This record gives sequence, structure tokens and C-alpha cells, in this order.
Amino acid sequence: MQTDRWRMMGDKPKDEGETNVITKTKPKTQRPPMYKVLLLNDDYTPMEFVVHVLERFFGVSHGQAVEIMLTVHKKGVAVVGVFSYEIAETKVAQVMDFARRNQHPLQCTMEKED
Ligand code: TYC
Repeated sequence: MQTDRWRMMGDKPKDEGETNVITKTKPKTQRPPMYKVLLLNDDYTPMEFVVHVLERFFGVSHGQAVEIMLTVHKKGVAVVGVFSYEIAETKVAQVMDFARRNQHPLQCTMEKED
């Protein structure tokens, strides 16, 4: 079987008056931009409410929900998931609406991934 080889600059037969330059480019795979959904800490929303929100809207286990809630409580913010724009927008709206209806100041936002 013939093996493909690049011919590099300087790696050419004598008297061949050309310079070989690699022109092959990496094919760019097109991906839609993704968005991080962030949960923000506050001093008033009960911990159990946040755990419930994480289980209900982000489909995480109780243990994972407690972990994420405690990260937000200690660090001020945490990424709870990464989604397409539409899904992220829906999650934020669901959380904000549920918090408002229950009179908690819980804040949820989204941010474009780099
Ligand atoms: N800091 C809140 C408390 O002590 C708990 C909390 C955690 C609130 C996470 C919001 O996103 C949050 N009751």
C-alpha cells in the first residue's frame, strides 16, 4: 500500500527550482455556539428550594443538586449546564419564573461559551 507523505521545504530533488509549502488546512467543523447556564447565590433563597430547582429543571440527582447548590452558596456562582441558545433561554426562564412565583430572589442567567 502506498503511504502518503508530505514533501517539506528543502526535502526535494536537486535542480528542482521550487519551494514546497504545506497548504493543507484543518477542516473546520461547524458547531452551534453553546451557552452556560449560571446559578447565582443570594442570602435569602432556602437551600432546599435551590436543590429542588436543580433536580426539577436540570435533571440532576439529589446528591449532585446538593453539591451544585453548596458550590453556589460558597463561591457565589456555578455553571449548572451547557446548552444550545434556545434550551438555555428556556431553562433560565423556567427557573426565574418558578423562583418569582415562590417569592425567592434566586437569579439564573446565561452566558455564551468561549
Ligand atoms: N445562600 C443561600 C442560603 O444560605 C442558599 C443559596 C444557594 C441561594 C444557592 C441561592 O443559588 C443559590 N440560604
